[in-house]
Amino acid sequence: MALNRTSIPNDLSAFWMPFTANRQFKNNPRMLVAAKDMHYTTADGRQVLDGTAGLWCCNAGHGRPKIVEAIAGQAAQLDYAPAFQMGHPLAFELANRLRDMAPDPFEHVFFTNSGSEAVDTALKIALAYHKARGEGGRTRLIGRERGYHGVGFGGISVGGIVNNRKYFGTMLTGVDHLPHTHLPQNAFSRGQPEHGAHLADDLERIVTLHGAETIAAVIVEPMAGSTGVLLPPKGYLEKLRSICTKHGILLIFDEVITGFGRLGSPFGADHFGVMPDMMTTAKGLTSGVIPMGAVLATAEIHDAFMQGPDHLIELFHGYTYSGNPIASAAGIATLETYREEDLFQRAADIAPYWQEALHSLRGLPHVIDIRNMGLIGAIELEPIAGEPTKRAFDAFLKAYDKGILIRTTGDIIALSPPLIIEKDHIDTLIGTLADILKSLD
Ligand code: PXG
Repeated sequence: MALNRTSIPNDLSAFWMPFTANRQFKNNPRMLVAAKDMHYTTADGRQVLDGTAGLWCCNAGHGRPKIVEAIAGQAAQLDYAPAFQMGHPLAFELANRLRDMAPDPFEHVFFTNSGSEAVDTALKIALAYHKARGEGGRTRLIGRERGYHGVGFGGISVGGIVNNRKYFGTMLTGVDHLPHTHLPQNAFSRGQPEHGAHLADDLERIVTLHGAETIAAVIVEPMAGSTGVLLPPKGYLEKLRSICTKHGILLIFDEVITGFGRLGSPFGADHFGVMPDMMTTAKGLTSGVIPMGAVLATAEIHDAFMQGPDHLIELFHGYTYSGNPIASAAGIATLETYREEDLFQRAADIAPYWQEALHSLRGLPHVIDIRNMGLIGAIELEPIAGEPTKRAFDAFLKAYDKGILIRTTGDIIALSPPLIIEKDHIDTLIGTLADILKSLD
C-alpha cells in the first residue's frame, strides 16, 4: 500500500532541496503526487504532461505495471543482501542482460546507485587499470567544457559547468578540459551538426602539453544533455576515438542520458557507431524508479585486474547498495519493458515527427536556436539583458501552470519525453510551448 500523501505538507522547511531555488519553491510549491504513463498528477489535482521523463530518466513512462510488480515482489522476497563478498541472483542476471544489450566489447558491469557514482567509478577504474598494467604514471583525466558528469568530486572536476565547480575548492588535480562543441554556425541543426569535428584535435594539443604517458582517460557525454543539448558534430567522436587509441588513453562515454533508447538505440555508442572503453549509465537503467547506475567495461579492462592470488580483492571500490536486490529487480523489469514494447525502435520511429514539431517553433519570439536528436530537443532563448536564465525560468513556471513539464538550463529549454510518447502528446507539448513563447517578456 502506498502511503498516499496527496496534499501539500504544512511544513516544507526541513527538506533542503537539490539544485532548487529553495525559497522560491517553498513560496510556490509545485508538488507532484502521482504519475501514470505520460502524465503527472499535481496536489491540486491537475494532469501535467511529462515532457522531460522526470529528469531524463523515466524512459518507459510512469507507473508501468511490470516494474511496479517487480519492485513490490522483490521487497517481500529479498529486501537486501550484502554487496561485498556475497551475492544474490538478480544482480548477476541484470549484469548479463546489460552485457547482452550493450555493443560487443562490453562484457562486465559494475553497479552503482547514481550517475555521479558511475562517473567516479569509471574514473577510478581508469586510474587503477593503468596502474595494474604498469603505467601508474597515467594519472591525468580529461573532461570537456560544458560537460556534466554529476556532482561527486570526480564528476565536477572533469565536468565543465562553472557554477558546479567554483564553490567547491580545487577539486581533483591534474584535470584538463577539451573545448565544448557548441558553435554558432550550427544553429538550427537537425541531428548532428556539420561543423566542429576539428575541435577533437584539441586533444592532440593536450597530449603535447602534458605527455600521453601522463593521461589516463578522456570522459565526454556522446551528446551533452544537461548544459542544454550540445550535439556532437559529424566526425567529432570518431576523431576523439582515434586520438585516444593512438596514445593509449581510455575513452569513457558518459551515457547517463544517452543510454536506454534516448537516441533510438540502446546506447549513444550504438547510435554514433563509436566504441568507447567504458560507458557510465544510470537514469533509464531502472526507468528512474529506483536509484541505480552501472559502469560497463571491456574484457580488456576487467581482465587487467584479475591477477594475483584469487582470495584477494581485485578492485578496492564499491557501495553498500551496489546491485541492490530491489534496484536489480527494477532494472530487469525495465529492460523487459523496453524489449517487449520495442521502445528504443519506437523512439527512433517517432523521432522525425518530433524533429519537425520542434523546428516548427522557429521564428517565434526570443528563439535563437533549436536542435534535436532522437527523443531530445532544445529550444534556446535569447536571455533578458542583465537577467540570464530568467526568461527560460518564466517559461518553465508558465508551462507548469498550463499542464506541461519542461526543463530549463540557463536560457535553454530541454525536452526529453518518455519513449512511449504519442504524436498527440507531441502536438500538445509543442502547441502549449508555442503559446508560452508568444507570451514571454
Ligand atoms: N552524467 C550525466 C551525463 C548526467 O546527465 C549524471 C552524470 C549524474 O547522475 P546522477 O544520477 O548522479 O544525478 C548526469 C545527471 C538536467 C539534469 O535537467 C541532468 C542530470 C541530473 C539532473 C538534472 O539536465 N544528469
